[in-house]
Amino acid sequence: MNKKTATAFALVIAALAIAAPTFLAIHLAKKEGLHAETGRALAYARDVLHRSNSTADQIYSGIKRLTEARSGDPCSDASLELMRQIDISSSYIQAIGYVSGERLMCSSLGRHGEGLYLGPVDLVTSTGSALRTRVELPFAKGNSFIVVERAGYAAIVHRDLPIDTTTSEKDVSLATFTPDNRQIRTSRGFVKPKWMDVLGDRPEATFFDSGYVVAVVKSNRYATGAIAALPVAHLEQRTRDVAMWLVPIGILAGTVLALAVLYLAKLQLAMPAVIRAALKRNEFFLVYQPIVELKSGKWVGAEALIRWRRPDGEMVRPDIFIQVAEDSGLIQLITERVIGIIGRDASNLFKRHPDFHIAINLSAADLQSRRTVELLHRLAGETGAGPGNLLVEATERGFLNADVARVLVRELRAGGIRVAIDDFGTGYSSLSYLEAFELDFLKIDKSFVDTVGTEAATSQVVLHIIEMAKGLKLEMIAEGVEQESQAQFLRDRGVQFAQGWLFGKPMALADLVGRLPGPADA
Ligand code: G
Ligand code: G
Ligand code: MN
Repeated sequence: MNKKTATAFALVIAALAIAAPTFLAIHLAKKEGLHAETGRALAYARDVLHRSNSTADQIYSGIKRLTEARSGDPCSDASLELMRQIDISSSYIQAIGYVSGERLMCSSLGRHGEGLYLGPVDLVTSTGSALRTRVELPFAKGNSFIVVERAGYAAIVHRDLPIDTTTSEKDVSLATFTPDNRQIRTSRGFVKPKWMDVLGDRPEATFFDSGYVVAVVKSNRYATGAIAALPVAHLEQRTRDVAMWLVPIGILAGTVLALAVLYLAKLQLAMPAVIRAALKRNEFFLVYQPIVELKSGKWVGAEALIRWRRPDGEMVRPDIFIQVAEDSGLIQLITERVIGIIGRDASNLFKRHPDFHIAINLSAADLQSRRTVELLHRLAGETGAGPGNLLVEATERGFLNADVARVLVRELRAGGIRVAIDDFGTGYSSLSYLEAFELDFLKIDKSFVDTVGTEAATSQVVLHIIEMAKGLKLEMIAEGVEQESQAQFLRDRGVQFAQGWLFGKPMALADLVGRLPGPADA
């Protein structure tokens, strides 16, 4: 990836990071709000219909009782008594009476002389009831009633009763209507006649129109429907409130993320160039960690570990730059430098300590190149290294391209350089695969040494590795030994060598050599 694509990529990611979660959150808040609002509208509409149905139930049961009890004069004393009984026991009915023509002759309120004029019928429903939907009565001026008439009897109900329900929000529109002739019977608030048409054959419908969440329901028993509508204005206000703080937070988070991505991208892109410059300016040096013989505690060798100190004093960890060097094809230059530094550091080492060895880490690419063999043989010549004074460590990955690696390993060993497999168990090679190589040492990775003496399931693995190494006739070096109990465990199971903070941290070679017992004549 070049610099421009990487930057563009980071910016696209950043833009998405800003926009996507913010808009998603707003969208979800809105959707969730609409869903809840629709549920509320439907509940209101059902409530209105329920009242309307109950009213109809009371009306028709009252009329039925009067029809069945009828004998002779419908306005007899007995009849009026029955009307009063029905009236008093029906919560939704204001009065019930007998109608002749367009006049109410008598009712639960008494006899009305020549009769009270009710006006013409507005409509006859599919169930055969005659409805007058806007009747004023002389004893209740200013009120509007519905009169439902059937078989000569009529019930009088308050127009607003079905929609007289308390609502938790203001601006709730409620209505009852007659589906047969599409007439709004009673309403409060803004109601569009068109909403009655949406239902079709369905018993319920909810939808969104003209800034309202609308629910329409109809009765399956009576010619009655109900509408409830809630304005979404306050819902939108709520969404805006959410957006007010969500958008700034989203932009801030997105920007931080974008800067982080750009910073990392820049760091990644710049790193190979910085490594090249560091090679030129000799910013790399080596520290050496002692390797001990577990039986005697003697320091028998040291692993060379690269260190990078930037001009400003900052130390860059090898786990970071080794990886970058491997990815960008610079690792062999680093290995060459490491070998060069060892040549200087250890120029007199093996003459004074002929049994001591230095271990050098190789990368996978090093084990694919003849040049590595040449460099190491030259190092052996320069330092006067005899067989066993130099050791190379390669991870399992180094042996993956077997054809070349096997030849190089053979040539290294022919030149007296011994070979170890590093970080064993953390890769993915199989035992049989390793048998194809002529190796000398197996380094047991710190992660397995850490499990010694613990309950972890992997604490068994270290025993298997030890058995495996013995089977392959490899000597073992345990890494990362920090406690004497670990050393004891490994010693008891035949592990020959170890390194770790228990014995010594990585240090300058001069310091390390200074702590070795000198030759007898020194
Ligand atoms: O001790 P230290 O934190 O430096 O080790 C970190 C990792 O870097 C270890 O896995 C070690 O094998 C690796 N490493 C240290 N020095 C070298 C080196 O010179 N070459 C390579 N390829 N890897 C190294
Ligand atoms: O090349 P290799 O992966 O073996 O590198 C060894 C790594 O382990 C280096 O980073 C070294 O500094 C580190 N190390 C060596 N001994 C110990 C130890 O006893 N404890 C811990 N935590 N790290 C260690
Ligand atoms: Mn190593």
